[in-house]
Formats: sequence, structure tokens, C-alpha cells
Amino acid sequence: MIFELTEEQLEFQKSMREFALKELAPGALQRDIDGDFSEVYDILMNKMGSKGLLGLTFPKEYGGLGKSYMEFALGMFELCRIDVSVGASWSVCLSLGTIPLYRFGTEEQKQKYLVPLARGEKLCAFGLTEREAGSDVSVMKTTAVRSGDKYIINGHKIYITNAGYADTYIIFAKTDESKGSRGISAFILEKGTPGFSFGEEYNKMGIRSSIQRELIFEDVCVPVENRIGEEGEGFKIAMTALDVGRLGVAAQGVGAAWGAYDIALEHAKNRVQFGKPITANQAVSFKLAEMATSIELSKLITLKAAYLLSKGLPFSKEVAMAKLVATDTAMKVTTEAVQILGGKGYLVENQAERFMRDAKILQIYEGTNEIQKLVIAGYILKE
Ligand code: COS
Repeated sequence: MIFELTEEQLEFQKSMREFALKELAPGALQRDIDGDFSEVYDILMNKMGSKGLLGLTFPKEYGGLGKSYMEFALGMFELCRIDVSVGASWSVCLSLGTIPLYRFGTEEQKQKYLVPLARGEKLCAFGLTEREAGSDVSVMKTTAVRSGDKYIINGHKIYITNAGYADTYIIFAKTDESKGSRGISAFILEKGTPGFSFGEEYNKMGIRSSIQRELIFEDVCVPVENRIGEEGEGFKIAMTALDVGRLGVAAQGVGAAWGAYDIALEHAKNRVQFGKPITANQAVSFKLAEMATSIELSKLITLKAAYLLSKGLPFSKEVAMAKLVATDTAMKVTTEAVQILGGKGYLVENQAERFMRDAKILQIYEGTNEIQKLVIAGYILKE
């Protein structure tokens, strides 16, 4: 086992750190207070898109930069160390909203939809979850009924990141209601298609400057050539995309924990009580030591999953483990960071509490951590 990043990977990580400090840090506090996605959208499309970052992991022939998932994870650490909301949207661009096209799309679908997304000309979203179908995708109610060379889609999706701003939506609907998860199919839906609209923006606890809205389908007509894969392959397509998405969430966890730790460490070194810096107390220094150790463990397991994915090796078990460990760590470390800051930690202006609020969703979205345990148990009991 070699625990070394290449020069190129280290250079990339450094450039993402500098980018995050320059472009994300100045407005992160206000964006969170305002709960406004528009500035994040500008960062994504203009500042990141122009650097090719929205196509980081895709081959050059599809408009990408041809980097590995190691760079994806390292870049996500650095962005989320400053602002998890930006990372949440970026993750969709490189996983949920594009992997179905890249892995299962036809050449025509890739040219028409993946290339502009990877080039940063368009934004994508992924619609799977419904009011009654969260962890249990198989009971979704949205239907796609074939009518000649079209499908008519009716139903809804909830909690959809990038909704409203995104141009291209990967959505899932039942083409055979009698077959449970094997009756689900995947479709590409363009913004502006008649009958396709959006619900109100949610008011959330965390990742407040990312956007999530409902998708509403009322007799939406989609051409057959916009189906991804065969009828009934939708569940597999969604799970494949979610595996990559969970790498993004694990890396968001590392970033959130690291960002809060940075703030707590800086505070603890400078805060004097009883005539000495509070780091002179083992109650504080041991807390910091445990935080640093947990972050290191989370980085390692996340990079292991990224490595396996980059090599094309099985990684579903490892990425579930990484998502579980890194996001539980994020919750714990961000809470401890607020504790180290004491009263200051409770104030919005000091930003530790922002990481704590952001960390909570990481334990929930793209498969709750209870679902990750189900996935891990499924593998280890088969071994
Ligand atoms: N990658 C590719 N295919 C997968 C897969 C994966 N990670 N996991 C399962 N599949 C395939 C299986 O191979 C199987 O295929 P066949 O029909 O060809 O045999 C099929 O999907 C059904 O697999 P399985 O029976 O294991 O699925 P379950 O119904 O037991 O569901 C869980 C497994 C619970 C793990 C799954 O439903 C899940 O991850 N739920 C959470 C969904 C989620 O994350 N929701 C939040 C979305 S936020 S965007």
C-alpha cells in the first residue's frame, strides 16, 4: 500500500485550496445567512466551469479534464473546508447528474447532454426521491407511459439539488408498476419542457446557499431517445450514480470537519483563560487531537474509495464505509469545534456553527447512514 499522492495531485489540491480561499471564503457567511443560491450558481458556472471543473473526471473527448476521482475527492475536501453548499452542487455535476449519461447513455446522448455539462455550459440535476419513496426507491409513484415514440411522465420528485437553475435533469419513473425496483426507468428531461415545473425553494437548517426544490411532472412528453438504458434499468442506473455521489458526500464530510477544525484550532491557540492559552488544558488539546485523528481517518477511507473507483475496481462497500465514517466524523468534529469556541461558537459570524448545520445533511442525503450500514452489512455477510 502506498500512502502518497502524486506531485500533480498535490498541486491540484493546493490550487483548489487557493481557489476556495479567494473565490468562496469572502461570501460564504453572507450566502448562508441569505440562503441564496444565485452567487453559488455564478461561482459554479463562471468561476469553476471556465476552469473545466464541472467536467473534472470526464475524458477530454466528452469535454472533461480527464482527472481521476482522487482529484475529485481532494478538490471536494478543499471547497467544503470553506463552503459545503458549493461542494453539494458541484458533487451533483460530477456524479448524480452525469454518471447515468456517462455510464449508460448512447453516444448521441453523451454528445448532446454530457458534453455541454462537462464543459460547464449547462447545469444538471438528479430526480429520484419522492414523498413516499426515500430510502425505498422501489415504491416511487412517478410513471412514464409509452405512447408511440414518446413517454408521458406524471408525478413529482422532492429535495432536488440545483432544481430550477439546472438545464438537464436525470429523472426516474415507473415504466412497469408491477415490477417494483425492476420496473423503474431513467430519462433525460430538459428544463422548459411543457408540463415540467418546480415547487417552492425549501428553507433549510444547513447547506443554505445550495438550492433544493420539488420537480412536478404533468403530462410531460419525453421522446423515447431520451430514455437512458433499457426499460427497467433505472434502479441499477440510480444505484451506480449514487455510489459515485456517496464519494462526493464522504469528501464533503471531510471538508466540513476540516473547516470547523481549522476555526477551533485557531481559536484555541489564541484564547487565553486562567492566564494561559486554553490549549494548555488537556480537556481542549485532547479534543483537538481526537478531531485531527478522526479527520485523518476519514480522509484515508475516502481516498481509498476514490482510488478504487479511479482504477475501475469494485468500491460500493468501501464508499458506503467512507460516507458513514466521514459524515459521522463531520457531525462529531463540527459539534466539538462549536464547544471549543464556547459562546463564540454559537454566534453565526464565527462560522463554526455553519459547518455543524451543514454536517447534519451529510448523514442523511444520498442514502442515510443507516442505509450505508445496510449496504455494508450486505457485503460483509456475503464475504
Ligand atoms: N450499483 C449497481 N447496481 C446495484 C447496486 C449498486 N451499488 N446496488 C444494487 N444494484 C442492483 C443489484 O445488482 C440488483 O440488480 P438485479 O436486479 O440485476 O439483480 C438490483 O440493483 C436490486 O439490488 P438489491 O436487491 O440489492 O436492492 P435493494 O432493493 O435491496 O436495495 C438499498 C438496496 C437499500 C441499498 C437501496 O435501495 C438503496 O441504496 N436505497 C437508498 C436510496 C437512496 O440513497 N435514496 C436517497 C437518494 S438522495 S439522491
